[in-house]
Amino acid sequence: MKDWATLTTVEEMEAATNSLLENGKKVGADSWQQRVKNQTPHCGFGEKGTCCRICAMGPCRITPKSPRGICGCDVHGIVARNFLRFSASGTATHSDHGREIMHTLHDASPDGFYQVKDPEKLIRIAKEWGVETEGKDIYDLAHEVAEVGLMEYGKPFGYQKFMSRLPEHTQKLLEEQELMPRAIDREVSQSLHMTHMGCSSLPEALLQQALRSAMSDGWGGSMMGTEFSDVLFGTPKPVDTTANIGVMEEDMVNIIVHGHDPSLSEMVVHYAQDPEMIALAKEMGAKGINVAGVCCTSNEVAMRHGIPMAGNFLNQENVVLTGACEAIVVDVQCIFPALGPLSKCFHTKFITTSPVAQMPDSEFVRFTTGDAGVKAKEIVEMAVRNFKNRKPELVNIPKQVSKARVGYSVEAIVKVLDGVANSQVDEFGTTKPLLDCITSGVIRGAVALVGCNNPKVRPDSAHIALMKKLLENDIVCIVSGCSAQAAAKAGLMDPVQAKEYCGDGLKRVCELADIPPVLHMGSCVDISRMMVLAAELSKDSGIPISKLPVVGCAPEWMSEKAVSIGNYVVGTGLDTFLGVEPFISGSERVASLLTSDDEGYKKWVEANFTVEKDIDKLGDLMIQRIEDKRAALGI
Ligand code: BF8
Ligand code: SF4
Repeated sequence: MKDWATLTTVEEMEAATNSLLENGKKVGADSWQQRVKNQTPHCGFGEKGTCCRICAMGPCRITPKSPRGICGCDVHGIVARNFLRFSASGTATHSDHGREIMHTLHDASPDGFYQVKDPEKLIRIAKEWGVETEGKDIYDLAHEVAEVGLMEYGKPFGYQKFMSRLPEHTQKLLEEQELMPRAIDREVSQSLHMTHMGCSSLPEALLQQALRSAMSDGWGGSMMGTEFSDVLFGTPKPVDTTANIGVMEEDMVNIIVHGHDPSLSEMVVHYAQDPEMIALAKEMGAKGINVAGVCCTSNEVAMRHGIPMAGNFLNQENVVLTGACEAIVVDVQCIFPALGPLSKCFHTKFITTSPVAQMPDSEFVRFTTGDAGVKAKEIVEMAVRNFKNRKPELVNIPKQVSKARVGYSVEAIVKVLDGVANSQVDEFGTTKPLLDCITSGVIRGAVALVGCNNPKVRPDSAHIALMKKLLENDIVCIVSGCSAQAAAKAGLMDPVQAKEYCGDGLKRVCELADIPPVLHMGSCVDISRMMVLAAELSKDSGIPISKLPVVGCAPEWMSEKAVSIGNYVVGTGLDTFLGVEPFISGSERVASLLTSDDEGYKKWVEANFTVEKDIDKLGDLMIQRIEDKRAALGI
């Protein structure tokens, strides 16, 4: 643990970034900060969602003078089609990650590279899915469950299996509205079909498909990604780690893992501890090997191994700019192609590993479950041997580190709070102690803060400002993805220091349970953990999810995945607040269906979106919504 670990402000982080940009200038490096300037102002049609290019009669752009595309589609159809495609792509992306995990599970074996680390969880899910468990070898069971899970992608009949985890009220509502998600690939495929030239242009139908497909993500692909990562790599438990750029070590080989799928990062972490590799690092003149993470991969390995978190989405160039990064090893999603040319300005090796994410100026080491250990060792060795190519005059590691306690899976949250109230009633435990805190008003409610950074918002400023405001108002924050890293970097996951930001009630709970007020629930696929928590709270209280004083928020979102998340969080019944506008402002009709209290989403799934770019106002609106929900419940 570094002894300067402390709370860090956005201004301090920005100063560190500026010093790294100066480092970059010395070697002629490009930066996202510069590219934002080059790209501004953005195309107005794109921003409003009013450009259609799904057939070659177009592209068609809607203006007052040309209110319809060549086929006659109006602006509402075009905006809704774009919105559905955006969301369905997010569903495809998360769910394909989930599918990879199912294949890894299918390849697991006692003497292979991947084992079953949480057999209890595997057995629990097998029972839930009606798979016979008695007398079966755990690996036979794993393979059988993996096949059942893989069928969730393409089965011809039935809904997603995990939908049965929802309270009856939600299931009934979704069935009535015909919004229950079928096979994942079918929902994605149908989204593309519906948005083909000459299919749907009715906004209602397109938005309902956005919900249906997103639900197959949150309660299908993402949930399998989460649950079976736990089975393979262990269900997260609270663990102490450090966060921010200062986790990189000047006298060690620094390997940065970046992306999403833990199948790769787990192996890199493992081989970085190999005595042979450590000896080689020493031979190269380093003190050892330091692995740190960026983006969701960072969340995955932090929660399971306490691997330090170097930064989030808009920090990915920073790790290279330190001049002390021997290798940045990536799998899929949220990886800047900029890392190719940038790594060439330094000695850094940019190592791509997945056929899904291949990039120019990278070294491609194809990684498969069959040869995972061999490839991971090869990658670690490449990094270690690269240490001697480091240019000491270019090394600049800003001394910014915060302490963070991470790893709050639903199981862990239930356990720590059960520990306080001593009310464990079954194998899984109960959320009743958390409910008691909420109904008594000691905690006013909860906000699930998720999502990315986006240069449209000063990096991390919205995440951090909102968290501080919510804590002050006795609202507990559960966080994931790049929002989680923003919190960790700022010190908001430090159980000792962060409680100073809390109101009296929340502070008391944090002290009693020895938890930070901002609970790290994992990566973006792990937002499915938040959905399970909401469902459990609803079942344990008898209150529909939509009436609980709980909301979702993505203040700095940028990706298609984030829109899929938004749609399934709302589809689950939780009002969701956005700090960046989706590309819908070109259609009042679409905007109304997404945000109105009288029609559209609210009527179909009892929840909707609020979009507010003024972050302070966004916070006020969330607090107001939570208080309104409390008042409606009479608590
Ligand atoms: O899935 S929060 S920038 S890293 S998309 Fe990407 Fe956004 Fe970060 Fe993870 Ni999620
Ligand atoms: Fe234009 Fe219609 Fe083709 Fe879209 S589908 S590009 S609106 S003609």
